[in-house]
Amino acid sequence: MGILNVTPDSFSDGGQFAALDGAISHAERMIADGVDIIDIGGESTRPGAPPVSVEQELSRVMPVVYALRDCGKPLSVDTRRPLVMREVLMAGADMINDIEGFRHPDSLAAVRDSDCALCIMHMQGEPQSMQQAPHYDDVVAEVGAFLRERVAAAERAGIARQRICIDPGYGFGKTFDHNLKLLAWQSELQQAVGLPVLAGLSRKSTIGHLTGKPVEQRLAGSLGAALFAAMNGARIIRVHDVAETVDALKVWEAARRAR
Ligand code: 7PJ
Repeated sequence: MGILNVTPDSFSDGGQFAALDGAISHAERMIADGVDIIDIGGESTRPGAPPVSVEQELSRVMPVVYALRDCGKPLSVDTRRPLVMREVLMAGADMINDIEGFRHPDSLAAVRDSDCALCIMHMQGEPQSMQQAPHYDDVVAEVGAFLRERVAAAERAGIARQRICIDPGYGFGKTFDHNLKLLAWQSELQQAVGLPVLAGLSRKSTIGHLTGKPVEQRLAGSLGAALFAAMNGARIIRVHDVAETVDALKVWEAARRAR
């Protein structure tokens, strides 16, 4: 899964057309590099990022969905808002990636009547404050229980299990130790919930913590994390660097299959 941010801070001059142009060429690059799913996000959820209005989010995301709907790759939209979910699904999006795990009271209803895929992610707290004092008694058990509960809620709402993948939510209300423990136990988490895992560690602070590198030098560390995640239950790897990750996964997959 390739990350396509359409937040103004992702593009140097910030203009609407420049942002749309930049997003389309970035998507074309990712397709040429072998991406399987394009994840479009119009809300920055970095720790401490300010919230955006629903109008702003729609004005960022909708033109990109329309421009890419016939690109031949499934489109995922990273959103927490039921209104945005409904609009992008009507426009042809294939997957909704909700960092809140569809906890908004209208979000399951927003996706129920389509046949879209869902990514249910765990987050403790809210993006603006989630890194202030994350706390768990047993992070693996608590994230697992949350994901099981949200999957059950989706099923009660009439959503087939086959549509759902789960995500431990690396970096979302978690310390370095929490993130590392979740990665170490990701296989068990996957088995406890019984659904495919989506893992997003690309360039995150966990990689920075382990390598001592700033965000623009985290490619090699991110590839290490991607391989470890893939070997431990992840079936979708959410990344910035598509070409390099595809190569790394090809090598691992060929070795695995040759056995
Ligand atoms: C994730 C995400 C993630 C899913 C972001 C960043 C922060 N969606 N959206 N999983 N992270 N499902 O990319 O650094 O880990 S935004």
